[in-house]
Amino acid sequence: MMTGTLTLAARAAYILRDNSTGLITRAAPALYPHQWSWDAAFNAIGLAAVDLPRARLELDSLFSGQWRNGMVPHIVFDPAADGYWPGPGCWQSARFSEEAPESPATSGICGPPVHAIAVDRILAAAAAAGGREDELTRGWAAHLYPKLVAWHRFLARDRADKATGLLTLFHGWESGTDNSPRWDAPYAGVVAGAGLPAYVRKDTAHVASAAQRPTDGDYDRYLQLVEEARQAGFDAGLLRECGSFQVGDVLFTAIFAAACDLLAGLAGRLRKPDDADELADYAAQARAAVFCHVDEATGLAADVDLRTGQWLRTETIAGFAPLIAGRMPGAMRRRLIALLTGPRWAGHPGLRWPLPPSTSPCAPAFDPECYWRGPVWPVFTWLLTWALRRSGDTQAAARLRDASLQQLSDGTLAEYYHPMTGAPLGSPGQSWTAAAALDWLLDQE
Ligand code: 9WN
Repeated sequence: MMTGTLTLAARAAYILRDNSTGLITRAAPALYPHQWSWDAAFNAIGLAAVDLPRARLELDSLFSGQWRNGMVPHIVFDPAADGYWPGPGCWQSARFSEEAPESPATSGICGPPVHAIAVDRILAAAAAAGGREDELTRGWAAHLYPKLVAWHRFLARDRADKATGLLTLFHGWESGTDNSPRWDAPYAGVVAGAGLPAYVRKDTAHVASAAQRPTDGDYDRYLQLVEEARQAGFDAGLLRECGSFQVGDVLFTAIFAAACDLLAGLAGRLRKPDDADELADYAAQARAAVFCHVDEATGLAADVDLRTGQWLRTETIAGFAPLIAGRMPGAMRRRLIALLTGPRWAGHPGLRWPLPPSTSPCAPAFDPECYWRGPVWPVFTWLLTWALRRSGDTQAAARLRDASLQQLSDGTLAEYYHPMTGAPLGSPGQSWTAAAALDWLLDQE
């Protein structure tokens, strides 16, 4: 291992320790001082490389916020933290839904279901460590297992759209790619009502330039959707009737397919054959829905605006969803990998490093500085490397990992990066970026 590599690993481990409250890992030191659902899963993956007890604790504390209906909320709030808006006082989830726990306070929507992927990685790290840690971790996974199954059942029951098979989201935040241009058309139909309470944004105070964050108009619509969700008691049935934002998300559905595969494997090992069959069924249905939404013209998967039936064809990173779902037909896989490495994506000649930006530099909506509209998100690169390795495309995965480690070599471990200049953007010391670096650097496979 080179010294630079060791230094980066130490820096990443330091960031994860520094962002810890002792119970949870804050998603970022100042910008996001709470626990986010998919961040927690990625953080647990990074922690598994250095501290298995903390990796387990990370998911335990997240699932302490699980709702009675199985939903894992997109934020579990730290009561001691301040400085993030909208906080628990805005959501008031337990007041508006009997499904929500009184404590800890949580948001009322969910996030991408990457948790079973994390459990799989943690189990693999524990198996490599062997001995008592392995035994403890297997016992822990058996204990967490029913909660994971309840989460997956919630998604299959409440969120699978009957017409498309895609999982339905009622807020762009549920996708984790908040202001991505993939949602521009559905957001155009969200009208911020006159009765919207006044609010003060806190996020822009924590970044170098407000241009790196969503606009005030975006935030009005985000808050409008929170208001609608509260009025519907966060109930999917009611939101399907009246929600002004309803999308079928190919990336979320693909993650669900892959996570169901892994959870079915765990069910098998725990001798729960009925669960294993049920989960394999969810995986097959989700995967088929993703593959059915690949647009012949672009080769990318397209989300669907469920209110209009319109396919959303903007070239964003979510279009690579079939690679994440896995087990795609050979021709689809070859085309997607050629696209990913080609001039519309990681092979674009203007890029600082050959890494796929969140939106193609060739798309009219591309904005290299603004959040999910162009910057490179290292955690997303990690997800792609994980998927490529799973499908046997180890060389493509290694090239992305190496380029990403170059990108991270200045030690900022930022939330996202300018694709052309390589400048770090958003929050420095972002936990999941540190976690991705650790997993890549200390990977034993
Ligand atoms: C809203 C924490 C989260 C990530 C999301 C990312 C961003 C929140 C925000 O930060 O979203 O949930 O306030 O912008 O878009 O993917 O989970 O890191």
